[in-house]
Amino acid sequence: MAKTAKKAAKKPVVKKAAKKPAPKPAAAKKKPAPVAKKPAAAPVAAAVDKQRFTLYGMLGSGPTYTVALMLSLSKYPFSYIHVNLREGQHKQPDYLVKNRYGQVPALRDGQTYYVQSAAVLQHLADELHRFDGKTEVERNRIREWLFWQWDKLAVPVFRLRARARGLRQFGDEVRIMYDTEAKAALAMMENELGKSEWIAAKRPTIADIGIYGVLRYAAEANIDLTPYPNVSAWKKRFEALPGFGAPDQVLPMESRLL
Ligand SMILES: N[C@@H](CCC(=O)N[C@@H](CS)C(=O)NCC(=O)O)C(=O)O
Repeated sequence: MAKTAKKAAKKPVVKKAAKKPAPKPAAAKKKPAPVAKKPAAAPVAAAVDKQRFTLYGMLGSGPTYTVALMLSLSKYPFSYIHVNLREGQHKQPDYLVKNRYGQVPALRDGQTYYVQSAAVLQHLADELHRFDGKTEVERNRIREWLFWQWDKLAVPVFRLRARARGLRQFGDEVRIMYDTEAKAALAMMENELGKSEWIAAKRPTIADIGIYGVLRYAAEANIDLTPYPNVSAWKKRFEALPGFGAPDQVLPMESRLL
């Protein structure tokens, strides 16, 4: 017994040292980690669960459209609950538990509610493996654009649109300020889109979806895109993506449960 134990104790030391292929799995594990933490983008969501998502929103809402667009481009069905902003449903306690900010949209994914459209886009990209960056650098660039969009682009465009629709009142001085801000943001995009077909990567990502969800409404905000040929060409490219739809094509007028 003692001999066998001695032999057994010796063997693994000598043999393992000789058998070099053993540490291979560890080396193999190391390789993919820095390149991409996530599995390669699946062309279509793997298992579609019709009951998984419910979008709470309103047809005229740009941020609601953005989330519906992401689901439509990802070919993922969703239930939809219309939130009546005119009646103040978004400020009622039963809605505030879904969206603490008292705004639309909110997205229910299983038992959890996700809010702030840019954060919802990010969640969906993570979950569905669609329209995300492939590397950490790309994912960071996408986040940059999504923050920039809400900082510099969405505010002036949505304020001008609200004014044009009679939902906000402000004088010419403020109108000119927002107009100037929107044009500065568009000039910046024009320059960037002269270097790349898509905003944050070599393929469309949630940065394009978020920004399209604002620029869709440029005309309603009395902003002319013709002086920005790169932006106009990008908009056309985006509209040719499979699964793309206008707001009334991806958002129902009324609630619908799947
Ligand atoms: N940053 C928010 C903006 C959402 C937003 O402004 N929603 C508007 C409708 S388009 C809203 O709910 N307005 C009512 C309010 O703010 O009280 C998002 O991206 O979700």
